[in-house]
Amino acid sequence: MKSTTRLMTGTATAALTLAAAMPLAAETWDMPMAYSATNFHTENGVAFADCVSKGTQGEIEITVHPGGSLFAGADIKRAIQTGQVQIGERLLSGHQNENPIFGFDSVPFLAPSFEASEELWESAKPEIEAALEEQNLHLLYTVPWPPQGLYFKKEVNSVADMEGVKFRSYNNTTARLAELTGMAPVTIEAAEVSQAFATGVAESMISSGATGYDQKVWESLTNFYEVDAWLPRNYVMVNGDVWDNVSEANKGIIDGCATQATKDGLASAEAYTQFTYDGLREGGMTVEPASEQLMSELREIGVVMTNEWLEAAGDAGEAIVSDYQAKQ
Ligand code: PCA
Repeated sequence: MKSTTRLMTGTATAALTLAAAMPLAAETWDMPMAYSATNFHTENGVAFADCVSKGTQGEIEITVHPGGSLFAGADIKRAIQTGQVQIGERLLSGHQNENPIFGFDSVPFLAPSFEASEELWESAKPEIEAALEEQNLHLLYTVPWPPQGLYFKKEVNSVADMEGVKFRSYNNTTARLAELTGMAPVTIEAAEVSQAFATGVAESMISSGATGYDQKVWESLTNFYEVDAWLPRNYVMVNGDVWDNVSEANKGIIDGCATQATKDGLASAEAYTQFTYDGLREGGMTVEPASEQLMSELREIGVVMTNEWLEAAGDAGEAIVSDYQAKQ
């Protein structure tokens, strides 16, 4: 080592001295997100990325890729797990086929308000974090979508009115709901729904006011029924090996940014609910609570789906639900 140093040219020595004086080499993390750039989850993700870049003084720079531009929603989780990207956001209920407990946040009428959904999340957190760790994923933060309601291009007052309708689904739960209501499910990413409605590939969906608003669905659809069926959640996760290599100091900074994003994201989801109902109305849609008949028929279907989920999710599912119900 000594002799090598002695052999170095003046320029090389100067470069080495400069490198030693600089902060740690900057790392860039790519963060795919599935929803449009103007969606509140995406805006929150961008604020989180800025917080990390500033907090770590540029040692970790996060680049957000919205609208499924880097990976489509369904591929984001795998991309993080396998290290194709360092970090990303995914609707975990889209992966119930890997582990049924990922569907805890999409069980019909189990936790149909923001308050209840936060309590349900607290009950599920240990199980979900552990299931993610097993898949080489470290959870940073999670934010709910606003309550889910039904979109149609006609008036619908009962389950019978839904017969044969082409229904856009986004996870197993939504596909199952379509089956049980006599509709025909087709899986379509949120980023693609306006096109699907415009071309007639789909003519209905269950989603938040937020997604209908983001996708300007009033161009094709006419009715939104408030059902408050569930509040599914998006999860921002980092690759486990990448996380293990982050310094303790930077882990603290990232956790601080994640705590902020948790709070801000929830507040935006709450505020966005009414804002987007108003926006759908301005677009020309009728926005109203579902009829009593439709609600009671949907609740019956909800009981069937809850039992199916509990059976699939086994002891872990049972543990989540009983911990949550003890708080009610
Ligand atoms: N929007 C997303 C998931 C839930 C929601 O409100 C979607 O429709 O894909």
